Amino acid sequence: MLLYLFDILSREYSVFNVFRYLTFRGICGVLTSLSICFVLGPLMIRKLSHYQIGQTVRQDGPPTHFEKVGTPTMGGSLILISVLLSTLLWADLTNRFVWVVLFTCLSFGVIGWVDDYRKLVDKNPRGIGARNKFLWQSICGLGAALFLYLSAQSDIELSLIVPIFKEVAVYLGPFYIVLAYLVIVGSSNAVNLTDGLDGLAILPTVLVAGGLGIFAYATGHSVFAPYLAIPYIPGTGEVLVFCAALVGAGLGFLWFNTYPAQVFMGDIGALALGASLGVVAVAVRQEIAFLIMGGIFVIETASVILQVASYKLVGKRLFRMAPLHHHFELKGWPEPRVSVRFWILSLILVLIGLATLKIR
Ligand code: 57M
Repeated sequence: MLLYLFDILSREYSVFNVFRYLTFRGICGVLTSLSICFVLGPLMIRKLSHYQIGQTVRQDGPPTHFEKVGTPTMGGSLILISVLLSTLLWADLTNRFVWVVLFTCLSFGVIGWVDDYRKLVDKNPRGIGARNKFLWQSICGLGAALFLYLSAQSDIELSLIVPIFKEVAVYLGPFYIVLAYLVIVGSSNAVNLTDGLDGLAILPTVLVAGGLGIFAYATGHSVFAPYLAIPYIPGTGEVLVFCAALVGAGLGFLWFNTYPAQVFMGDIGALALGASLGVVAVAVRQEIAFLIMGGIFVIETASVILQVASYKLVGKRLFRMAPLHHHFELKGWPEPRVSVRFWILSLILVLIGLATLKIR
């Protein structure tokens, strides 16, 4: 929004030209969402506690979690408000990528909100139910995928880019919709599964959003894209502002979610954040790099699949409990040790993902 204002002002005062730069608006995006979180965070936690919107904890989980009963949850609303306001303020609102990313973030947030609301306020432990949740995720994921498919302006926008190999791009045609759908819905559920320890999901989300922001900037840059041998897709650079807002909001949320957490994000946060990362990866055509950078989410999801498969096939559990973070907790690792070690792995994976930009 402010872009138009500064555009007009810069005709009179050249100092306002600085706001036209994406990188500068990205920095403003981080600081704005971070500030909103800092200002609204304590207020929101007080309100959630006041209305007793507190977490219920399953009795079959690690015993260390029993004392978390009643921790305010649905704190993801703080993240969504900050990301939304910051993006609306600093991004170019005529950009189609900005709108599809915002749509995905908010629509998955609404699904999570309804689920949380039913569980916590209506006291219905099933929430909206797994099937219903998946149905709505599919509708919203397909909506975003279809929009990107129909608005694509070149074949490269519908191709799978293979990192490391220069100029390897597989044209997907309509299969693009399937891939985009799988990435968005899969990523949403993977982040949701990971969100089971204080700070565990949010910092990797911040790191991956930062990595994808760099990809978005480079992909939308007519000089950097050919220099790095990645496809040039005009307009994707603007997604950097959204990623930056996500980084700021995520750090602001971590302030309150770090061990011992004062608030959990709830499904409203987890589903929205995962879907947002997925749709950004699709928009900037970096699904494979995203798979590497978001490796922590992939490993957590794989641990659940392997655990269920192993139990069904040979009647034995591979892990003490899935997702993987529970396995380490049950081995006796203190919760912060599990989270911090997963963060370190996540940082390494993001760096490897970013390195694919240069190794070509
Ligand atoms: C959500 N939710 C947390 C919080 C958070 C198929 C199966 C693997 C599904 C999985 C599952 O239900 N996952 C989805 C995980 C819950 O956190 C809430 O949920 C939101 C995210 N959706 O924001 O509102 C609990 O996690 C802890 N937590 C923190 N700090 C945080 O910042 O400590 C969350 C955020 C909170 C809190 O204790 O209550 C969750 O874990 O429930 N199911 C499981 O993960 C279960 N695993 C399982 O059944 N494994 C089986 C099979 C199916 C693979 C096995 O290993 O044999 C475990 N989850 C729990 N207890 N809590 C099992 C036992």
